[in-house]
Amino acid sequence: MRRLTVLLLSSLVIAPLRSLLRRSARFVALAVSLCPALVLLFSATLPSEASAKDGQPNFILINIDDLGYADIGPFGGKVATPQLDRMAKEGMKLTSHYAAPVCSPSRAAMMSGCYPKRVLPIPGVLFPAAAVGLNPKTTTVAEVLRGAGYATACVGKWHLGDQPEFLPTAQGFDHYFGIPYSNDMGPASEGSKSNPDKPLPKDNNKGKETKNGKGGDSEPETGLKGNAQPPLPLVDDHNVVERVKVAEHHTFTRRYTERAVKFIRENQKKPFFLYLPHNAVHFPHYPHPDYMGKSGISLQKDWVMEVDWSVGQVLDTLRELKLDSNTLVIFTSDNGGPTNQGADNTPLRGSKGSTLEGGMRVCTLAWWPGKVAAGSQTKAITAHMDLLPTFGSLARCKAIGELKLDGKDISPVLLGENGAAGHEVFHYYRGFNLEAVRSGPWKYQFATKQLFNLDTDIGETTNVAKEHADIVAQLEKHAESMKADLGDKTKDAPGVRELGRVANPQPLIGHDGTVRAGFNKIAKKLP
Ligand SMILES: [Ca+2]
Repeated sequence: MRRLTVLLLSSLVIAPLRSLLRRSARFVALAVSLCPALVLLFSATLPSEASAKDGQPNFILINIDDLGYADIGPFGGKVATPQLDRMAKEGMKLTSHYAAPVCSPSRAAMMSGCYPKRVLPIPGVLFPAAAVGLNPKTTTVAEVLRGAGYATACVGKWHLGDQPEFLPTAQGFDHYFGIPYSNDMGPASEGSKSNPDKPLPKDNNKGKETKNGKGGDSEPETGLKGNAQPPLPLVDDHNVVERVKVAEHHTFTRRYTERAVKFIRENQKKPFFLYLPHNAVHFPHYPHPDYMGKSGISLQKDWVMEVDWSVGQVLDTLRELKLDSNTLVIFTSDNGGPTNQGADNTPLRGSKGSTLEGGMRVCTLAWWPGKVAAGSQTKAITAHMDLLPTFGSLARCKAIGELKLDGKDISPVLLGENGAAGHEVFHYYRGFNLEAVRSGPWKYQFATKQLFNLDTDIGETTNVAKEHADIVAQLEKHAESMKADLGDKTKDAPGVRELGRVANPQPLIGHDGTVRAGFNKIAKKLP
């Protein structure tokens, strides 16, 4: 009878809807809106499938800002990170996991399941009051999971647009708490441009009246730079609740952690997705006063220690609530560490902002006791764009099959299934430029015409292009087919989608402290 009901529903409702959707230019958005409908249909007929909580694991994605490959214990770090050491011991190390060279594109890949250039074609990162952001039409991992019945929250740094149309609450998250971009994108006199052990610089007021697109911003749409940057806003759902100055800078890791733990407790009885992108450990380095000086090395390393504490709080909460066997936790970084600011990418060459391994390969851990083998490790090529299809697949959300994605479901890799594999080919984009390509151990850099075997030469030191002309030709062929899709050196390419764009973008807090209308229910002005 049940089977009959499902068959009937499938032929009477789902199949015609599917064909209708295929004809529709907006089928992607609709496919996602269909997701809750599917869940409802199945829960009405097959309670054992849709309401079974262990059929829908929770997901926690901890994303650290600018963390170096070797900044944490499991990847050879110099400071004590006992919580991350334990996480690695109980889970899996992903040693060939790729982000993007800088923040915004990296987060676009995480949220969309695509190469960043496909969904967020900008040359670098977004700045305050940017006119552009991740297009609200993009189906995000939060929308996929919310469609499958998940409670969703984003706690921390967003960096995919600070206009109301682009904020997490418009992109699939039930709740948002955090600074919508980097911690260095505020006034110098309020602590955003210097570490707390240095005297506070004065603002250069010349830029204060700078409008969007003036004041030296090479890409006018991407927002306000330097002295034109307004006060840093702390956003709580649809309100600006604080103007971030020195004292507040020190508190974020702790407060994000508290908010994350609260969300887990409040949602322990339903499936949830918590995205926890810390502002730590991006310059300026503001550990909590309890952690200042703790590493004996640098403020950056002190802050890494506080991040470790934070991870422990999250994992301990899961253990206490007995959610550990039903929660997949991913810990990662949004790009390689900036070595000029104390990050350590050993043994990788290069730094944040580049397509060398040190710019894009990030220390990554997966933890799911009983599912992800304890103490395991993979060198399969994986990337941030794999998170959406992986979470969607584990949540059994059928609608992801309708999405055009670059990422792949890497749950077989995480679960240690026989024959599981990562990407056969990975493309290294920096902004609009395709700078390198990797297949298996081989990485080819186009500008330098250098070929490296990353299995034997992870530090990209020895060019072996001459010895392996056939491999170079093969990699160039892969790149040509990518260029036909996402292009090179320009944003115009067949596979590049439209940026989200608003007219007349406004900062969330003006230079005089006035809070933007629509975000001022808690405070009209924050002096
Ligand atoms: Ca970053």
